[in-house]
Amino acid sequence: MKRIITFGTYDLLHVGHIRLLKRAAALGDHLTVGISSDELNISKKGRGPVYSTAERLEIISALDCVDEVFVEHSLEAKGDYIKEHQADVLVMGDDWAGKFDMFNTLCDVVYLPRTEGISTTYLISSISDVGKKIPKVG
Ligand code: C2G
Repeated sequence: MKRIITFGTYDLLHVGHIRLLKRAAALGDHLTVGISSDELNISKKGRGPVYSTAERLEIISALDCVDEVFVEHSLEAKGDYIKEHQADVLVMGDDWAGKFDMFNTLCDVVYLPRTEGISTTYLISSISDVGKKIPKVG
């Protein structure tokens, strides 16, 4: 049983997220996903996600390629999460390339190419643009 672990916010799920998770799952037999908490995102990105931690956990755990989810409370605790979930491979998108190499004493560290042209930040801005164009009713 080859155990894979990955981490992310996974807010406003899009094809970039889906392709990353499917490729990660294909590298082993069991995929665990650490979903970063609202508080961690506020500290990391200065704003909270659109979907709450509970909603993002529910959405990601509904995916066939995902076997287990948990809440990631700190970026610094990755080593503990890797040991706790007995991961053989840590997978991240290449926007994190090199950032987690220090964990290759615990497991293999693999960076996969991101899907270009799609991001949650881009989705939020395009949705708010559309929102501005919708005439107010009543
Ligand atoms: N991703 C991708 N292609 C995109 C967007 C995202 O492959 N167009 C990948 C990212 O590289 C990441 C995963 O999808 O591996 C989740 O991305 P985010 O939700 O943006 O998460 P992030 O802010 O990178 O959180 O502990 C690390 C953090 O929790 C990572």
